[in-house]
Amino acid sequence: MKNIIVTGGAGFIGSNFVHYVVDNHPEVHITVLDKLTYAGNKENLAGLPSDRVELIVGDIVDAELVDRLVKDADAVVHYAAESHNDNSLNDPLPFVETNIMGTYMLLEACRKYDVRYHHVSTDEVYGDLPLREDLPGNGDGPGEKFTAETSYNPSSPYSSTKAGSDLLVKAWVRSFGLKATISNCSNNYGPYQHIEKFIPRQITNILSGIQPKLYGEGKNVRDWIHTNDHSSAVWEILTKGRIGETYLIGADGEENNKQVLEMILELMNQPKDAYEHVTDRVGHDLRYAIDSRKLHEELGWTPQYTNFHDGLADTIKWYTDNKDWWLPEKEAVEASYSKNGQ
Ligand code: NAD
Ligand code: TDX
Repeated sequence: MKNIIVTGGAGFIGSNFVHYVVDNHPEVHITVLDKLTYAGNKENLAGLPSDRVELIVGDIVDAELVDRLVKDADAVVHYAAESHNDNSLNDPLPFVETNIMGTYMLLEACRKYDVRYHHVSTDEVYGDLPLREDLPGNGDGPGEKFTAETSYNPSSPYSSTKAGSDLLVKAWVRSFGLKATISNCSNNYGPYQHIEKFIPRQITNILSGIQPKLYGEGKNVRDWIHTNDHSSAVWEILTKGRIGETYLIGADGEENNKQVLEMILELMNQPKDAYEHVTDRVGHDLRYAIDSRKLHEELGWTPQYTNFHDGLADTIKWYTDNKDWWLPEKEAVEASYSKNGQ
């Protein structure tokens, strides 16, 4: 696998994957296809060798461009998406266009040229789970975490468009013999994450003298994984995964939002209660939790960044050291949230 296309490679998780491949697989050339929406940033790829990484600024919905690029590729790793639930509640159209139509264009080009395709998706396609305390097996019993057999039941415009894109992939495998795999990962954290998202929003609030904002009571649980562990898992699936299979990626990182916020406050030397409760997200998913045994057992993958407290400390340091990266966006992001009482 010498030439790969990484869509969305200037966004948070895509750019971390590009860094991961450059650092670990010297034989691979990467073409990043990215529209550079508000969430994409060329700076995420700064310093990478130009003979290894090429950025093409363009839209995955542009059929002619996609056809031209895919023709010469060995594989497509598809990260590009509209990715933020809150934005999808305000304006779903770009989610339908990019997540559904964009995926369709890539699938058609990969089918035409018989190119290997990996589809990066989310655990949110499965909807949500009850809290651990409300389950007979305390959250670890059969059916109490997501597996590849869990039925799709997405809640938001974002997650429903990701679910729709996953289903397109499954249909292209069965109907047209596309050489594809799918991964559904839990919540990522780490460097280069847009400050609209929970963890970087709270870190940059504290650095800006703004009170952190917790939706509702903060009981909602997310299953956190460091983005570098997501990258290594995607690489294993791309190179060793069975065609047509779905792999769930997670690192047993369940925490509720209140616990995460208190950890950030403690690491940043703030009082534990120095935050405010704001209007809850409509349709807010309660709990996500991944059973990733298939990935461990079939492909031998294991996460490396399993100490969430240390990973959070490193992430806080990154945002503290890279104010120029996020400061120009901060005022507009907060103004947009405040319109919704958040
Ligand atoms: P992001 O919003 O940070 O980045 C998305 C990137 O896609 C940006 O660089 C943007 O410019 C680009 N893009 C958007 N529309 C495009 C288009 N039409 N054509 C070309 N490029 C376009 O998102 P992220 O958090 O890095 O998520 C990346 C992928 O991983 C998404 O598919 C998302 O669903 C999935 N995922 C995210 C998480 C998470 O915790 N953030 C977890 C599981 C799966
Ligand atoms: O200010 C906030 N306060 C707050 O309490 C924000 C922005 C969020 N929250 C809550 C909502 C969620 O329960 O924090 C949790 C995490 O929120 P987000 O960072 O918006 O992530 P989430 O909605 O869980 O989705 C993320 O993980 C799955 C990514 O954005 C998706 O792209 C991915 O598919």
